[in-house]
Amino acid sequence: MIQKVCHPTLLSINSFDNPYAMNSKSSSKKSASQLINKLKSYSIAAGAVLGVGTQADAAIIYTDVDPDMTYSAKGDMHQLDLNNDFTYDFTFKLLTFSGTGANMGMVELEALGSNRARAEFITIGASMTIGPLALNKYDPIQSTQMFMFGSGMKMAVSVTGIVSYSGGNWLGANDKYLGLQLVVGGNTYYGWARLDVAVDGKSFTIKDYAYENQPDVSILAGEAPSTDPATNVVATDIANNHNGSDMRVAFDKAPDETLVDSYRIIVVKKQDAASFNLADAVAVGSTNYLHIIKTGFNPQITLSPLATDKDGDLIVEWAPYNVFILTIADGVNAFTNALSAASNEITLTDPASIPEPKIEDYMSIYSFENSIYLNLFENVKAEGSISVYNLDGREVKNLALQDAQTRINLDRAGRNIYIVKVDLNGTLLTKKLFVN
Ligand SMILES: [Ca+2]
Ligand SMILES: [Ca+2]
Ligand SMILES: [Ca+2]
Repeated sequence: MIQKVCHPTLLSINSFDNPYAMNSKSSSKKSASQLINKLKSYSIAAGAVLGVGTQADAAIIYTDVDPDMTYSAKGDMHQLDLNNDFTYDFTFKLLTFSGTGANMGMVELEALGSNRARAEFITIGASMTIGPLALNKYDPIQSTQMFMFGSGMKMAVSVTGIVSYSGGNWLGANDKYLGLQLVVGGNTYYGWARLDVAVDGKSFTIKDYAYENQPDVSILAGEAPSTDPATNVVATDIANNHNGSDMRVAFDKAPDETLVDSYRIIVVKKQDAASFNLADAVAVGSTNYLHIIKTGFNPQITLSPLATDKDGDLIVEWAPYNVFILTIADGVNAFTNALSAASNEITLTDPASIPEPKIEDYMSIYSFENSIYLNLFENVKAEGSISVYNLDGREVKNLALQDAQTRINLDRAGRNIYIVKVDLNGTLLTKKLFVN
């Protein structure tokens, strides 16, 4: 594969060995920007020809730096072996200086061999240099982008003292990602490394890294192997206890449970199910899901009488739900959780107890000033009677339901709370209302 990259020697890059050097030298900004444009157009053209590799047989190889490693001593270095083949691929260097009148913190990246990093031209102080990009999680890293290399790419620079300047995309970065291009045996691979850099440039932390093991296949920043979702989630009404213990949930386990730590059964109100996603599932509080250990078998679980939905509301009869299974990654072989598809819609019922009819199912009812208004829905027949009681239980009004719209004036009864009872041709409906 031929891919042209920018080498820092093409430009006049100032030395950072002396923090004052940047201000004393001038850079040729015009020629540099012309070169940038040239490189950009070349990079786009090259990407169009090369394309992005296929996803077939692609696998992400993830390495956790455990514990995270923080470097804060002058001259500290971290050597990164992205593909763990005992050949270092990138070096991070910490260069600090503390003295009278000058104080410097700097983190540099060196791309070893033919390797490169996602980078851009940046200006620090008065000098143009190469600054590796600080990517956000899930930013794409792929062949169509510009990758650069050099022995002293500036991630972060902070100089204070007689002169002060600072720059670099990584100054104060927290959980940002380097986009990496690894060249091994003539093949090009894409990867990332996650780091923090202190706001004064005097320390950095490396946390984890990963690469895609198929050449030319793109990767997303922070992308790591995922568990598989549970499948075939089925919820059933198995009893009439009038609570969560009426619900049984069965599902097919993730195919490869070596990637799995555990499962969570999450009950979601039907109206929230369509938009319920992985991020929502991960955010559900620990008292609002049921934790299930892996057993090697397909689980079949009866919920507890005190089981709640994801919002913490007790599971009740006559309300539609969907059930989801969140597969939790084990954190060793897989790092991303997975959410199942929604189960069947389940409404717990009890043939022996029909739910209380609700007045709002038949009409709109409200008070305005000193009156109560009832507006029957179109398909509801105006047959029955209305009684209004005060809180002492005394009936203050009683009238026959004759029209689709009824106004009850409570002028003399006064400002208070009233109970409205509607006998809608045998169906008893009640509503508590405040009347001015
Ligand atoms: Ca290597
Ligand atoms: Ca780590
Ligand atoms: Ca039932």
